Amino acid sequence: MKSYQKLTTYVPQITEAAEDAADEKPLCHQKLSAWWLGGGLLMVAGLLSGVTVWVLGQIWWSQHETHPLTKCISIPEDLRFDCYPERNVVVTRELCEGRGCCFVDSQQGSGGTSGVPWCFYPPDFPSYTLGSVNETELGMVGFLTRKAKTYYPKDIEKLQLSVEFETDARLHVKITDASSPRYEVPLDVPTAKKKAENPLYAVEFSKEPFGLIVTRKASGTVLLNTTVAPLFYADQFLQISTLLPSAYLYGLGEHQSNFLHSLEWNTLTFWARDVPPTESCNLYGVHPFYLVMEKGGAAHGVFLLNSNAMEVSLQPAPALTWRTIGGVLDFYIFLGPDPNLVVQQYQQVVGFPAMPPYWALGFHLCRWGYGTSNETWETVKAMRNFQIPQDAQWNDIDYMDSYRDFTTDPQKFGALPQLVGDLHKHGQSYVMIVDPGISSTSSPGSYWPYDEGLKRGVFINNTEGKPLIGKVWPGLTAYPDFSNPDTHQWWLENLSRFYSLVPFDGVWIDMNEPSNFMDGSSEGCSQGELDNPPYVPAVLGGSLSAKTICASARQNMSSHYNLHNLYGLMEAKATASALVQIKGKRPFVISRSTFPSQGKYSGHWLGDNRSEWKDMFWSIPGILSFSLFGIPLVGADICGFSGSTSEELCLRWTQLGAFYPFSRNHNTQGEKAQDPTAFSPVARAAMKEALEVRYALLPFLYSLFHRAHLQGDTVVRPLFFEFPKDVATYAIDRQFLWGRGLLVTPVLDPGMDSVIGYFPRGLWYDYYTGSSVNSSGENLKMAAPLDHINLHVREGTILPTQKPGSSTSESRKNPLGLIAALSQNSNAWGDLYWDNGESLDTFAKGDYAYLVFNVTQGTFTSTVLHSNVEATYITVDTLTVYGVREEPKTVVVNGKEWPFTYLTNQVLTVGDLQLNLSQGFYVRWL
Ligand code: MIG
Repeated sequence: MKSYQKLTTYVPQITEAAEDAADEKPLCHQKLSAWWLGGGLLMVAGLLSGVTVWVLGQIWWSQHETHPLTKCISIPEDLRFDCYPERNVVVTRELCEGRGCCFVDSQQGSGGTSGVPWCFYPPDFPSYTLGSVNETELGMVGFLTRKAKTYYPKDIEKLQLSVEFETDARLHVKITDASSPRYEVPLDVPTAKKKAENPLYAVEFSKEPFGLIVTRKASGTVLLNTTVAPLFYADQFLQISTLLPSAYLYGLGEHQSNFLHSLEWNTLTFWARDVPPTESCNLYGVHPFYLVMEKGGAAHGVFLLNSNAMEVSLQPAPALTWRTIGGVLDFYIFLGPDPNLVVQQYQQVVGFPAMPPYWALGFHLCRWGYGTSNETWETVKAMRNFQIPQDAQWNDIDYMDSYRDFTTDPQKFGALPQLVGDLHKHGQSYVMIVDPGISSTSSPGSYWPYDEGLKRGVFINNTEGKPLIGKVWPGLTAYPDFSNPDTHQWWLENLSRFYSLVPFDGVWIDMNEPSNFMDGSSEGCSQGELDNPPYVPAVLGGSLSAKTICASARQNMSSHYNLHNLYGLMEAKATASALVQIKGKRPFVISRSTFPSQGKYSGHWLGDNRSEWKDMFWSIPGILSFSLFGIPLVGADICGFSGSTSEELCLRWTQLGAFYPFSRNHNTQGEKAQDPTAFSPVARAAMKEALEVRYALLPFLYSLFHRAHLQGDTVVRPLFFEFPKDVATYAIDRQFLWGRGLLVTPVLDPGMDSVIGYFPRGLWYDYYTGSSVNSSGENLKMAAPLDHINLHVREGTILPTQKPGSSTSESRKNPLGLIAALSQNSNAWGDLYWDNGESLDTFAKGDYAYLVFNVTQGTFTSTVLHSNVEATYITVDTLTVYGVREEPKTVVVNGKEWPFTYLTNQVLTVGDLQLNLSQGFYVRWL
């Protein structure tokens, strides 16, 4: 039985990761400053890097006067919006005033540690003016004009502002060039047919200078107020700032950070990049979407539909600045008012995630550096030998011949087809990596993918119109242009040809930022405005071409400058569609690079983490963030990718990883094996146990995925989504929920035999024993021996479970169990979605079973709302009810008296039911 220790004075623990973060200097957006540089260096850097900006500044300078100091210092520090976001420039008074901005080198200024900019916009900084506003069918349209030029080239003088009241909870605000079209993200977004009748929002404008104010009608909360800083709309520099109604800001990925973002002068950059997750750096994917919790527990979200390199600067006002270097300003604002609704509304725009095949929810095993197919096979056999659940075995690039896609190493991986056959025989699946880079150096006629790709013109071209050549694992490579429909056909043919040799079940798409071991290409990049834009966001490496291909590269739909962040999305789309055509089943794709709407085509893993405790922690904010992005199928490399894991870390990580929606242990080459069979019998047994708990809960997890697919509910869910009025939940990222009712509290530190977790007000039942704790909304300390991960069931929840098997093909045949955790009023609710786990569109076709479970007044009822043949194969064997306060005298099942057990911790168990899932039933206790 669990013991709970109530903590009266609980001091929030500073995580190891947070401590480290404090020591580490951010790598990606350091600003040069007098404070930072030594004096001599200052002059040199100032002269060198300031020159170009200085020249522009001089032109500007001539038109402006210095701002009186009083006007400048009267602006509170938190409300100073950076007028000089350029890095690698020492911002002097001259440069700053050259831009017509205020220069206040206050002690705590940007030269100091606090991040307050020294150079900021004065209140009367020139911006756009809004002319008359006309009503349209869906809202209104107006024109913005700018008289004074900015210091960036190609200001767009006349803009069109369109505001559409798309739904009661969704507002669409778009600012475009009034006279000529600009690049827009090729995403299928819904359009409204008629104006929302009872919008939750009110929209106001400031005309001179232009500003937009969006208010939540119900509370009067100002959600957006862009009057705080000037609007910029130059060809390659678009900037808009807004006040935020609170500092509770989430989303904005992909970044390694706490789930709750820091607004202490924090800049987040968006430019798909291959780099092991590093704080403050742009990472693999791009998600310009945020969610804010307002005072009182309402939530709203904002999505900037823009795929260019961009940056978001956060400051403690609280305020936020969007800075993008192309496209248009296309905002969707979601009013919730509940955080769950905000995320649903976001997905109504970008698309709901695909329903994964059932096996995808099983345990996956992978590593880089299985020397041979036999070595891979040995691992599978060892897993079977210890009866540790495993659904899929993966191979990394080792399987290829000279790292070339769609080939296998004839010696080392000669037995791959046999291995895959054996996996299939055991009801298991095979997944292999495919990188986008196609080797360009094989002798003509010997490598079909390249020869044929050249012939069909599927590769990305350089500015001279020839395939751009970079370097990845196979050596020199060309990059498929997935914005070209011909490329999809060629990709399909490649995958089909490979499938006829190795009948894989899913595809792992890596390196699709796209990654390049060279900067730009084998010939460098052009010196034009795409490769060298006037403003470069705070990207790692300082250049858009750092470890990727040139921004000037030409793709079918547009320049790589515009399409870079979409590479992983387009590749995933091509891959998922190829899988559907090859197998005629639900596709399984896991992608490293992602963009909004990715969930429609793939899941995601969090990339090259390290075998360190803090990296295990980072995975929680990671999976929570991807839940917000509509990519529920997400996980991190269990036990860590690089570095060397310890048994304790790997055990704790397997316990946590058993609750990643996508659960895969993956390891880099050259490290010792870290699959569950590689450890001591005790650790191995504990890992097996954790995975068996996962497998037991798969019917519940699968049902959550159904709801995600259907309407955009989150699978892994932050606590505050369920308790939006409990501010104590807002910063929690060491715990998470599955759905609304299963709370996971992992151990994230070494040497622990207990763990502290927050329990929102109400009854929480220990998943394993059914013992309950009645929390007043407090931190509780719980026992957490090495073989235990704490799981709690929220009052009022019914969980469908299934006896675990060594793979889902086994477990899916087993009887179900139902766990009902009663609320204080003795009610509970749950549901189950069930189908064959692999066919396409089962819901749309009606080929599924859907059941609703209820407890009221001492009666459990299973109601079949929809049933198919699949459900008739399954029986319900056990009902366990947590929180039955008095021992029943009798239990009746469908009118017949039934044996039961009752434990003093208020757990009622009714077994041997053997009820067919496809038929409704009831169990009553009296
Ligand atoms: O340059 O394929 O993130 O999971 O094992 C490294 C080898 C390429 C990076 C992936 C990692 C994978 C590795 N890949």
